Amino acid sequence: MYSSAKLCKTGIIIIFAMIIFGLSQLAFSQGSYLLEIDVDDVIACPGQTTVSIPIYMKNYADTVAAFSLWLQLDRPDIMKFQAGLDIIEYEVHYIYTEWDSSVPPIPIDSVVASPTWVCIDGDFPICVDSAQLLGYYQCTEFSGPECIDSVFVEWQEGIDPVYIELKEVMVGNIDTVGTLISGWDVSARSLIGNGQDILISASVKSHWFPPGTGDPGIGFPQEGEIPLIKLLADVLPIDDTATNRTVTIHIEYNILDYFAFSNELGESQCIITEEVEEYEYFMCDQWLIPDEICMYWNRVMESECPPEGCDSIAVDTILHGYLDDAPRCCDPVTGECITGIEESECPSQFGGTGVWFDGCISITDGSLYVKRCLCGDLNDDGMFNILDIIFLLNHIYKKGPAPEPIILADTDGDGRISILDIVCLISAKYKFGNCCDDPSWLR
Ligand SMILES: [Ca+2]
Ligand SMILES: [Ca+2]
Repeated sequence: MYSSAKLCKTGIIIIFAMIIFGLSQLAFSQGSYLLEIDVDDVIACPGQTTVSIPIYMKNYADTVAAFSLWLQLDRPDIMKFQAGLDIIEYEVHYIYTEWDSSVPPIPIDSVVASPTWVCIDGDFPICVDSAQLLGYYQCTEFSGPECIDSVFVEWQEGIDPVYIELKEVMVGNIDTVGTLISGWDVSARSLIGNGQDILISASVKSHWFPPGTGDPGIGFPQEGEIPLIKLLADVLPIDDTATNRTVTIHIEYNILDYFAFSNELGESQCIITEEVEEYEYFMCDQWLIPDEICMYWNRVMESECPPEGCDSIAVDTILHGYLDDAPRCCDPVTGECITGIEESECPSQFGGTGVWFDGCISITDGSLYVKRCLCGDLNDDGMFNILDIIFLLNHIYKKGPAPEPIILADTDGDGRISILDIVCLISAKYKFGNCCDDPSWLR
């Protein structure tokens, strides 16, 4: 219904715009990659709630001051991320479409304004630049009931109204206590809305200090001892007869809108962006005035255009981003790196101190395995006997190994591991006590 090809659009990679002043640590040590993201593999019991799944980060060449991570599960029948519905406020923009004849005129009708790509530079039918504007298309000419020409009307601040409406979203529950991002601005959402995914967005923005005095984020090097963040998940009550008991916790990095690690200057690490031209081809299904005004545009493949060319072509420059996985040699002091050389040439670089890295980034998915948890079987030999009581004594008093998962040691289910759990185990074994009845995750 529009008279010209206002159909081009610009794809823009969302990159964190962070500006934090501060000093980078000028220390450095060797790793396989400059930035490594690793979701831990954990073991849990059937029905266990609030299982903590740490994500670790190693960072050898730059500060991390913001990140975005989207994780998804491949098995809805095994676990879900902790998430719950919450109400958030958001703005709805209306645009007045009709006014009465009084002075000053009073608006009598409106429509919801929506963001629309509008061609802002171009020689019809080729659009060379476009922008996303808030507004709507108003019909300016009718042929009977059909609109044959229209014009874009922009939403105007102070004239057109804004209403606050409430929206229900699935907010994820995560744990930042004792992590690298304790005190950061962090949000977590389930985009799909069922707890099978979680999008974490975090930035150090709240720690905004004057230049030279501030906290620049997570300095380097980070060796990955402290978790970057801890996901919280609930395990479903898996039957003991179930055979495949592992769920993959997958980091989505092909959609770069949801994957970014930025330094304090807002520069995405290990992502290369380049400008590429993108073409969209259109054929007119029905001309109102031949080669001038089209009633119905139809987007087609280039190959579907006739030999003399398409009726309209939209050209746009988009930013295309991809992960940088090239091997490189780096300066241990500044973090500066060079690519395109052999590993054997690296040590002689940077005044003889060059350090070799296999690539810029390594991303490792995690997993959660649901074992068959038997009450009291702390040493995991399939039986509950005196050896398990000795195992727990050793763990509590002699720094012996912990059972896996460690929650098995909390036999009385009070949330702590103490002498009471030993008492509970002895009672269950020799006095027919009710140990293990409370913890729902034990069988
Ligand atoms: Ca045992
Ligand atoms: Ca306990």
